[in-house]
Amino acid sequence: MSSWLKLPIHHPERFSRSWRHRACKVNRTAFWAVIAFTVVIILHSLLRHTRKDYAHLTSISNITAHFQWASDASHNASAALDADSEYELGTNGTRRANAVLLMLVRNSELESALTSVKELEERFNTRFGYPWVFLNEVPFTQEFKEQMSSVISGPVSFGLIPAEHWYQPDWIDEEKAAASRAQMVAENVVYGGSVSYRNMCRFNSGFFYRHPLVLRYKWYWRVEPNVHFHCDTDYDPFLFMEENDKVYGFTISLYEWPKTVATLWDAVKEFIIANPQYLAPNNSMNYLSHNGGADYNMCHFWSNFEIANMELWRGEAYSSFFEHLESKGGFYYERWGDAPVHSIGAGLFARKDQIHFFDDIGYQHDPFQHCPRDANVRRERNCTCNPFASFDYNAYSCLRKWEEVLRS
Ligand SMILES: Nc1nc2c(ncn2[C@@H]2O[C@H](COP(=O)(O)OP(=O)(O)OP(=O)(O)O)[C@@H](O)[C@H]2O)c(=O)[nH]1
Ligand SMILES: [Mg+2]
Repeated sequence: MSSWLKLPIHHPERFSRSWRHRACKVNRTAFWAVIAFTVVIILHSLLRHTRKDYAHLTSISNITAHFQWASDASHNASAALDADSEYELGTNGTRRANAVLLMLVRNSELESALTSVKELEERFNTRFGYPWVFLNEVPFTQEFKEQMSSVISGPVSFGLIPAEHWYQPDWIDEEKAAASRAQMVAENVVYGGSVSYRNMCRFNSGFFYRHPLVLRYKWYWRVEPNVHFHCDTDYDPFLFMEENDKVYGFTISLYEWPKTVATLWDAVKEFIIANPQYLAPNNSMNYLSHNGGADYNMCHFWSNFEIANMELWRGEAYSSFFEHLESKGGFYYERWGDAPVHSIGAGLFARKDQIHFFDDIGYQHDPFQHCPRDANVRRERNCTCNPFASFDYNAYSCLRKWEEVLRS
């Protein structure tokens, strides 16, 4: 035992030596704590600057995102931009738009949804870290949320669709709707007998952009299960749209089945006559109609792929247009699709130069695909598609018509 410990407990010498000893011990602990802390900070900063995946994994947005799938109503606060700033930084450190990758999907489609999400992550989103939102009219299963979260690099949220945005409204005459479905089944119309398909088309036409998890965003990229992205997208298509004053982007354009939209154009004409103020100058009427608006030619942009500005749908023109269509009941008495409804909305309420054909995005939703036309683009973007399989100038494609209208 050291000699000073033998001193009486209150002896000033013992007190002062004990105090010095303790202070020295505390100093040493503090010293090593500071050293350890500094080493951790230096290591963390080094990794953040040299390893993109590490920077993303340790970002506050990612950490909070991993707590989200526990709740359907949850969302990533950091994915939302504060009201003052229109942009945030992506995982690549560049400016990022107020945008979301969006998928409406059923629990039963988990495998095919994973295929699409993994491809878009790999081909595009690992560079940018845009948030994903998944919507469903029933709660997502734990398995869906866990598996989906594990393949996504950025924030992810899972939302439940309010019943009134999804199910057939009570004021629809079910007898009339059922008769129409039976008729379509008899005529072999695809999804002619399906009520859930009609719910989906109505939701995509007039409700998805009002969902609480989607409301905070301005731009969306719509993604469906079992689609393929054949090329790298190494630039930000949302910023491209924003900087070039575009509002709607597509990759495939084709003809609709006339039987599904028998009276849609009558409703459109009625709306235009009552509300001519909503028509945009230099609109795309000539893409939609071969005779100046008298008849619908069935051309539309295939809406399973869309990159668009939701302000177009949330604005006065489209909002009252949707209300008008809704009042006709055509989503249930016929089988109005969200593709013709969006195309007519974008075609009439936006200028034609605000609609963008994403030629450089290789995309496939069976049975059709679009492959970039330019061999240099295909090479630079590592495209895996075959340009000869591209739907662009197929007899059922409306792309030639679109190009004519754009040139005129
Ligand atoms: N939650 C949910 N999603 C649905 C439902 N029906 C369709 N969807 C989703 O809505 C989108 C469009 O549905 P699809 O069945 O792909 O319709 P489609 O593209 O016209 O037809 P396919 O050629 O079969 O792909 C997809 O993202 C589906 O996952 C449904 O009843 N519930
Ligand atoms: Mg589909």
